[in-house]
Amino acid sequence: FDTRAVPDVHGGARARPTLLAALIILFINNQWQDAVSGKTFPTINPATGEVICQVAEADEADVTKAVKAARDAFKLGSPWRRMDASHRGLLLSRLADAIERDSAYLAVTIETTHIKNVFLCRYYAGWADKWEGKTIPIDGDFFCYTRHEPVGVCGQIIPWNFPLLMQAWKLGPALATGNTVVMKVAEQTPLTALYVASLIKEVGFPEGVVNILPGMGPSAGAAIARHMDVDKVAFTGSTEVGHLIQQASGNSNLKKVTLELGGKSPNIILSDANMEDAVEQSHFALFFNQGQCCCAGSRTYVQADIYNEFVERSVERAKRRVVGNPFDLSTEQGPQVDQEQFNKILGYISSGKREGAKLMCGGGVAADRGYFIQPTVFGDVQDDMTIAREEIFGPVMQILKFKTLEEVVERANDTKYGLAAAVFTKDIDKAHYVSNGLRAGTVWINCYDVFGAQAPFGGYKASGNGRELGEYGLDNYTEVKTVTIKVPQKNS
Ligand SMILES: *[C@@H]1O[C@H](CO)[C@@H](O)[C@H](O)[C@H]1NC(C)=O
Ligand SMILES: CC(=O)N[C@H]1CO[C@H](CO)[C@@H](O)[C@@H]1O
Repeated sequence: FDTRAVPDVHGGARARPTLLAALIILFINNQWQDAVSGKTFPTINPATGEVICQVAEADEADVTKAVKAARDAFKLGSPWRRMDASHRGLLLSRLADAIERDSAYLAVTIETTHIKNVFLCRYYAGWADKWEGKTIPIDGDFFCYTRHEPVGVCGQIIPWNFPLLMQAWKLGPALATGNTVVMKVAEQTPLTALYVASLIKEVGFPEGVVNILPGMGPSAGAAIARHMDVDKVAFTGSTEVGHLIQQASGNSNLKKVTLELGGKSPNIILSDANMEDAVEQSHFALFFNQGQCCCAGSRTYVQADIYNEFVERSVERAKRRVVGNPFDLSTEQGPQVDQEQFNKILGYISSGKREGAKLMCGGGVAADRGYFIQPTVFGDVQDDMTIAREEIFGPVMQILKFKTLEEVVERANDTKYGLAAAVFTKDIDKAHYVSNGLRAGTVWINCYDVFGAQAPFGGYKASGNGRELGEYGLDNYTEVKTVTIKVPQKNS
């Protein structure tokens, strides 16, 4: 679509943007701008390897412009700072309406039809005027209360695996609480986020409140992370980059940092589980979104007495998985996001074979063009194999065998990560034992990948810090100010 041609009309016939333009540009201060350097990069259709269009490439100079716009929008007395909280909520809810209106269009510019971000925007719209401080009975003749104030200019760096959803996870709580935003979207998936930018302008957010920059991590991302006038960074992506973001904060202005990072999540199947359900859910846990989920159930631990049957059925299921054109409704699995991920996944498959895991199905390339990989299952995986320790981010399932509950909790926890976990069993005592023992931010029992806008998500250990979604998600976009007033005489 030509973002310069997207009209700012309300109601009436709205020209449908078309994907004709050769160039997609940056969104700063409610205006479409070229990159200061004039640089562009191509965005590629992963199903064919062909270029969709050119996208302006933001770097440090553009980050500086966007941060300035966000800082100005955050100035005391600005339209955004003076806006009623209820009105902030209204804008978010209008944004949800606009996204819903254009959902058919948005769905064809991405690989997923999950337009759940609409619910997220509505959920946080509701919080805008309900995020209350307290009055506090301190000792002495004083009146003491707290105010929940926005943190300020928030840098938000989002990944490519769920571009639209991740944008809503980040914007919802930040805007509900009154912050301004400089968002860097992933270079692999810049289109939908920039389309949403046009809706942000359309529904009436004041200029500078949301600024959106496509660009590369080492240039634009790093510039946000070390910027002296950014008050907070929220990053979703790899643990490796999470370390860099944390360091950049330490080396600059100690901006607040929240991180949602990698995982190697254990999915534990006890022998009393409903077999059919456990097989189907475990398949979904790993293969959903081409395996490109930070919380993928990528270590499937199966109790010894049902191990053989489980492996056999999982292999059958993986062989039935329909790989193909992501726009075809019968397709279950589309291409991986890009050449780099494609190569990386094939490398992990080789390492699995080399280190002695048993390749049960798949293991190769699934089409002669595009980045398609066969649904792959490894059996007899051992805890110390590379495929059992590192995040693969692809359609490659690892099945491991265990005997006792104590043993599996110990082994499941033996990882630097702690994002998610699951257990399948009909025994509530065993379910509690396992879910209490696991060091992970989310534990699913007899289900997988169940998310709610209302429930927090985030990691233990190297899977990150801070929680997103739900009421908890507001905390890290809020500064708590304690105001204490001397009064003539306090009464209880
Ligand atoms: C807020 O962020 C800090 C880390 O920056 C984290 O320790 C804390 O748990 C977070 N709080 C919530 C509720 O997410
Ligand atoms: C590495 C790790 O965190 N291991 C722990 C996992 O949880 C079990 C049970 O709570 C502990 O015994 C392990 O030390």
